[in-house]
Amino acid sequence: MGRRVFLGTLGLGALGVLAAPALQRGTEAFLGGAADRDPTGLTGLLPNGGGFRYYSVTSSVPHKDAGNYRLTVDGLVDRPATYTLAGLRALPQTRMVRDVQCVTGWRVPGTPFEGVRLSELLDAAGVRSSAGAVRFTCFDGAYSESLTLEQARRADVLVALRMQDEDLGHSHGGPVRLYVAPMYFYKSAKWLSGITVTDEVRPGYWEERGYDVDAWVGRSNGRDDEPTT
Ligand SMILES: Nc1nc2c(c(=O)[nH]1)N[C@H]1C(S)=C(S)[C@@H](COP(=O)(O)O)O[C@H]1N2
Ligand SMILES: [Mo]
Repeated sequence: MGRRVFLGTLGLGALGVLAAPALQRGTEAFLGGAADRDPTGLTGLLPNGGGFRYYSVTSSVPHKDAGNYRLTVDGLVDRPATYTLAGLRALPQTRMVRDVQCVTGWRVPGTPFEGVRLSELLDAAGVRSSAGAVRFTCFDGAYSESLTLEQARRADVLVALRMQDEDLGHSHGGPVRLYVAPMYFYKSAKWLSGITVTDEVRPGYWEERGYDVDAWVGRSNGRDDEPTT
């Protein structure tokens, strides 16, 4: 599907939140349609036959699994750490069911996410008093995100291992992605590989390209109401 057709499916005119068509570049496939017409099998992950779009700012992303996945926690901490997938699975898991909202307008209501609270990993690392923010990096080699320390410590921010009650698949950022429930989905960095505690917020990939750093759903990116589909 070409870019123009793809944007058309988003109802772009009604939204007025896209700063530029460049925000839609990258590899995207609209995962709609029946599972039996989907050679990738990805639509099997989708609730009620659809809703999610697959986003990546890079054209390919290496696959990682329990054998080679690592998550590092470093920066302004007393105890830097590296977690394997098994190490993350061994920590207390939190499940929450929230609406997923992309800033471009699509929304998937009632999506379960499950994983380790980010606050748990931060506490384990021992955040230093000079710290003010957390930066996230990804094994796609390009994407990044940030939260203030206060945002990062919220109970509804997860290092997610599962989505829709399945282990996170590669297309949705597996084996581990960030899930920032109260913010637009661009905060939820896929293919998470690094958590670095910093002194202040460094704008992430889309934020350097115009989106709000404080991405509260309904309160940022020029919106002042609750989002609609
Ligand atoms: N590493 C990485 N994370 C990312 C993105 C991306 O391109 N790369 N896109 C973001 C955006 S804009 C959205 S809407 C969601 C899409 O998640 P999905 O592909 O699981 O639907 O991932 C977010 N996290
Ligand atoms: Mo998005």
